[in-house]
Amino acid sequence: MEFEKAIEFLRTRDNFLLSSHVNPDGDGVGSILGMLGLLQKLGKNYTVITEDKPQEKLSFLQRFDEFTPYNHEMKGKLSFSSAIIIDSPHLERIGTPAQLLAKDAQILNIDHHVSSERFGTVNLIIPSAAASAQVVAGLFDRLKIAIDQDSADALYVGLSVDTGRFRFNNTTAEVFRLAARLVEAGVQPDLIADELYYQTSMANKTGLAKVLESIELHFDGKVATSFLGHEFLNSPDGKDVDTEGFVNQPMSIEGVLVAVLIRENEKGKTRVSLRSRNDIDVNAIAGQFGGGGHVRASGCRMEGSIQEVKAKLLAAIGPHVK
Ligand SMILES: [Mn+2]
Repeated sequence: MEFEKAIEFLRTRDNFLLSSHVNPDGDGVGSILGMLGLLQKLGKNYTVITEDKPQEKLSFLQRFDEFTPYNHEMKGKLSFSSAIIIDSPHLERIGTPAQLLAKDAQILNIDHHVSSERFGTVNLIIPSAAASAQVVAGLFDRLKIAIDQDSADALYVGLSVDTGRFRFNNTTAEVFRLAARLVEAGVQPDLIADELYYQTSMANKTGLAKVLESIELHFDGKVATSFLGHEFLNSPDGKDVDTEGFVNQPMSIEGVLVAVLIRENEKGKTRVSLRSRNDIDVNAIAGQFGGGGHVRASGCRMEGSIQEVKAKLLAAIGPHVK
C-alpha cells in the first residue's frame, strides 16, 4: 500500500526537490543517486539540495555533482511544491533546504529509521529494511524498471555503509539477495570497498596510531579506553582527521564488553563515544552525562581533562561489567 502511494506520487508529480539529513552519509547519498536513476527513467525533473556537501570519498559515484549545498541566495528564488526526502527521521534533520519548500509542498518521505516521525504527505517507511537504499530498490522493482549500473553502484554504497560492511545484525538474506542483484547489474564490490574504506588520508593513520597507543584495559579486560588529546586534534594533521570508526579499535579486542573513545576537542572539553556488546546499555551510561544514542552505540559531551573524564566514565561503567 505504501509503495502504491509512493509510485502514484512519483507518477503524478514533477520538479522534485531531493534532500537528506545534514552531513549526508553513504546511505543518504546512495539512495538519492539511485532515486535519480529512477526519476530519469520516468522522465522527471529534479534538483538535489542538501545542507552540507556530501563526503568527498563518495565523489566516485556517477551523478555525484548533482548535489548542491544550500546557500542563502536560493531562498526566495527557489520554491518546490514536491519533495522527496530520504533517510531523515525528522524534517528538521534536513536543515536549511527545508526553507525551499512551498507552504503547500507535498512530501514523499522514504526511510528505514524505526524512529521516523512520518512527516511526509506519503510515507514509505520500512523499518525492517537495512538501508533506505533497499527501499529505493523496492521502487525500481515495483515499477518494473531494471536497475542501471550507476544506480546499482549508488544503492550498493548505501547497503554497504548501513550494514557496517555487511556485518551488523541487519545483514539479512534479503540484503545479500539485493547485493547479488546489484553485482549482476555491474557493481564491482572490490572497487567500491576500496573507494569507501581503503582510501583514507595519512592524517587518519597518524590519528589511528595515537588511538591505538592510548588503549588501556580495565576491569579484567572487559572495558577498553582510548583517547585523542587536544594537542593532536588542533595540529595540522589532527584538524583533518576523521575519527569515525576509531572506537571500533578498542572494541575489537577479545574479551572487551565496553569500549570508550575520548576526543578532547579543546582543552577540558571532550566528546565521548561508547560501544558495547552483550546488550550492555551504553545509552543509559551516556544518559548519566546528558548524552544518548542506541543500546550498543552512544555518546556524550563531558568537561574536564582526559584523566578526569576517564575516571568518571569508569565509575559509571564498572557496575555494568561486574
Ligand atoms: Mn540509512
